[in-house]
Amino acid sequence: MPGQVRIWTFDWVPKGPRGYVRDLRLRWALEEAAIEYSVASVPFGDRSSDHLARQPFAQVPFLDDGDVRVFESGACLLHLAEKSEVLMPRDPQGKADTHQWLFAALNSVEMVTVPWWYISLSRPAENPLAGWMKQRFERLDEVLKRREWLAGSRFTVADIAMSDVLRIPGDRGELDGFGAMKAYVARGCSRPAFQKAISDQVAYFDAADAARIQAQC
Ligand SMILES: N[C@@H](CCC(=O)N[C@@H](CS)C(=O)NCC(=O)O)C(=O)O
Repeated sequence: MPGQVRIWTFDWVPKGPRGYVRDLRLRWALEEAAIEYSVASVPFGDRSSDHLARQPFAQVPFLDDGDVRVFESGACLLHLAEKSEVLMPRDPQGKADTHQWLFAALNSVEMVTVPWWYISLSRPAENPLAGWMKQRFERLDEVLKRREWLAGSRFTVADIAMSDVLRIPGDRGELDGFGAMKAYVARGCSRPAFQKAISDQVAYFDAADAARIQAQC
């Protein structure tokens, strides 16, 4: 029986982003905490007013938890972290550390890596954001040389956010000079909860392909 948590993603995405769509962060957290959940979708093609009512930028993910509705992957992760101590310590410093590193992942690292990635898709001779991203990575690598996880000496939602943010540059070889970060992402991605989350996401979009083909027959 699915629990009361429902995460929302697109009904289909092109092959390229599969395994990277941010509902993965929510799936990963829910798997870590062994919280039951279901997955529902909004159309990728037709971003209707119903979708905009849930996510004002017509993006995913968003979630329902009973009557509570949340959008933004970071806000969803914090909401889930309040449900399970597995995702965030309860002592004030451990909680503050989790919050600060979650925001650092999204607001200090992803805010550089995503524009860097978009620019790199057009294969410029030089990416103007490469130096800025390298500076962030140098600093984060120093931190990760001294600890296994970012907050509270244990795995938290901050690590879900940070490792997921780092996967895109990592998969493009950008962490090759940053051994501590590379090992950190590998550590996160080897967790059974991540493995289950990513294989479920890929299967979800594969099933969407099959449904589309069926509908065309
Ligand atoms: N800051 C948002 C970003 C959400 C986002 O970029 N979602 C992507 C999928 S991973 C999306 O919906 N892309 C379609 C679009 O932007 O139109 C979050 O973390 O939830």
